[in-house]
Amino acid sequence: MSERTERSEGRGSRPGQDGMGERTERSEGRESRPGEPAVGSGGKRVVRPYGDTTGDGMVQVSFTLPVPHDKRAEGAAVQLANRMGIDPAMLVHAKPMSDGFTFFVVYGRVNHLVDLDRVQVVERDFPLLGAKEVNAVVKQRLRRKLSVVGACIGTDAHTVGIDAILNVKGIAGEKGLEYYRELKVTNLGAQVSVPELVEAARRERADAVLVSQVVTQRDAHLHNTREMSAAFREALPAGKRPLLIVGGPRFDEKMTAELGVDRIFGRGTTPGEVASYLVHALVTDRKARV
Ligand code: B12
Repeated sequence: MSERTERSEGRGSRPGQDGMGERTERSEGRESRPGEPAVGSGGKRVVRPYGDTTGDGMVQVSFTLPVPHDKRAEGAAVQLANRMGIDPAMLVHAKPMSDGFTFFVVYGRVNHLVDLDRVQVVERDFPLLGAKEVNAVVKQRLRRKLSVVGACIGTDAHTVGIDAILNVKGIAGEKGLEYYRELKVTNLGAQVSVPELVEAARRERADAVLVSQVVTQRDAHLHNTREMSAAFREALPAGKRPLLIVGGPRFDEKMTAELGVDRIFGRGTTPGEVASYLVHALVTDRKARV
């Protein structure tokens, strides 16, 4: 906490604004070393953003307002930042985008703390296997190739992500699922309709269906995913349904139950993680699915 312990109740901070559902709190206890969270008196591990000095609470945000660029527009950007809890807020960049729109970058201080022990994320709960291990487990225990069908559904044409997972060329030096001898990959590409996907999954006797959704405008990724999972549920009885996996950079990995899928993969996913999950879910640890 900014080298010294400090009460974090500056201007703009109201109860419930600290992301912890309670008033921002005094972070007493031992001082933090750079790069290390402070441990409060209750043993809590808390952090604040780092800008110029450790724990100074400085953040940078960018946004566009539907107003032409003038002094009033700049004032509006600062006011918005203040209302977001950034106080003081400094306007560091303003650029007209097109008629009637201005893009802003604001730098300033927030008073909120993050309690690391209350952060909720989906951790990897299966072992990471190499390609040889994946092939060996599938061959020995499934005794046939594991069939995977992948696609970008709806109007989404962003195939780079699903290709990174499926195509042999892979991503970041890691080969995609096509490289795995015991996996049979059918990549349907872009803008596949849900009925086409269900049909292909039946035809290929898919063990797993991998869907990519990159466009999130008007929550298209959520609507499309719900539509897809409902269609599989309607078309196939539980037990016959393939594992449903969805991925893309802006998914919340915690939304599996809400979207009716078995697993969600986000930014920076590697083919190895996906192959390891397939083996875990379909071969070594088969469990009832949603
Ligand atoms: C390349 C690109 C395009 C290319 C796509 C080419 C192609 N064949 O894919 C083209 C030029 C066609 C394009 C078009 C459009 N695009 Co575009 N595009 C991008 C861009 C620059 C990069 C996306 C990308 O390739 N990332 C690299 C891959 C490797 O990352 P990834 O997709 O996140 O995938 C990883 C993980 O998410 C995960 N993953 C992804 N899918 C899956 C699936 C499974 C099953 C699993 C396990 C994992 C997984 O694993 C991958 C590897 O780690 C982004 C901006 C950006 N920097 O991200 C905009 C972006 C996605 N595009 C955008 C938009 C708006 C469009 C258009 C609507 C623009 C227009 N007005 O025409 C059109 C829509 C076309 C359509 N019908 O879909 C917006 C989306 C905004 C939003 N909120 O939805 C972005 C964010 C740009 C922006 N900031 O405005 N685009």
